[in-house]
Amino acid sequence: MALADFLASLDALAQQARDAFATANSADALEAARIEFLGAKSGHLRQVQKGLGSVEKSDKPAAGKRFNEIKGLMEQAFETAQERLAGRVRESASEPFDVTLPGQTVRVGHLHPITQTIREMKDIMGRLGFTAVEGPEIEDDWHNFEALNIPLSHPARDPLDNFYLATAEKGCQDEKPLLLRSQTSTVQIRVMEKTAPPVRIISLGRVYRPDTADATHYPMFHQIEGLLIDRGVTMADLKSVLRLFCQSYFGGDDQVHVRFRPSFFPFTEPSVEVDMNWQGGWMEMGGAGMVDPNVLRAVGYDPEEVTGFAFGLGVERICMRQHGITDIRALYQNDVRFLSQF
Ligand code: FA5
Repeated sequence: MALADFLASLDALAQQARDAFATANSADALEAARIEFLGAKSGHLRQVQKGLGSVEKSDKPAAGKRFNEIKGLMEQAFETAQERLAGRVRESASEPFDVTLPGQTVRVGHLHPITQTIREMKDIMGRLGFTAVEGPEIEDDWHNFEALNIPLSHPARDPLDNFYLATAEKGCQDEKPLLLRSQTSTVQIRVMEKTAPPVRIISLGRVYRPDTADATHYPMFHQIEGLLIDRGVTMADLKSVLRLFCQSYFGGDDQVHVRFRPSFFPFTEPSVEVDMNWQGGWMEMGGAGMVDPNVLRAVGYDPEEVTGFAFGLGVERICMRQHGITDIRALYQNDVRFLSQF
């Protein structure tokens, strides 16, 4: 084949390919054009390349050079068309939208009702001069029982009433087993061991008991512990503080009725149980009393010098009464539809 004919067929092909790529109006049409012109097996360019073999030997370098140039131009035209079509997709994505359509509300979480209750309780007791302190949830025998006047023979130590940990802590407390604390009264001891009177603290946290879950019991719950030690503290102070606390939390004296019943706790004498009115009856809110002289002695205080009161209230029950929740289990089922109400 004469060189001029070969070059002419290359130029004509390049023009046809450029037109086909430029007018393709979809990715499928462009791909079809690519196969037609640039297809490796039977594309037009491949066919023209076959003619290269019949060009005069002396013209072959010029013919090959031009062939590569044309091939490059056709590939470039294909890429330009590809970009044009991709740009069209981007354009359609940024088409104007209907500003009157309702927006998608972002769901913002909030604090769990128990956390809210705890914060509010800290706030109220803080205004009454009580400082919040924390204690460990894994306790030893001394702080959970012994120092609280609960001797080895006491039924409160029963394995059926406590979550003892499987391993005894080596070299500690005569290797008596540790346990998940069953009451926040443990913190009273920890504070008094380290602090000289007067003491005025609260402690809020989780406690654990193998109680069967029902409407008012759960195996893990929270208590608020209060402790006031000073000269001349009496039962009247205890009742006043608890009444003030309930008035503030429930929003006035007419919102809640509180009653005190004589009771027994090994670490207080006298002891009371504190109830609040609820659903036409009474619900036990907590226990309280004057700190037993044996407890004061166990932490190195002189019961002739100082007296004090302590109380431990169930946080869940107070939260339930406030919000009209009739089953404690609802607080721990993590149903967002329920929790989002508070
Ligand atoms: C005590 O735990 C004493 N430590 C309270 C105390 C502190 C008395 C200081 C004297 C001085 P009690 O076992 O009654 O007491 O528990 C106190 C409160 O915790 C109960 O009144 C109740 O409101 C709550 N409570 C007890 N068991 C559960 C439970 N399984 N689920 C939810 N709340 C509970």
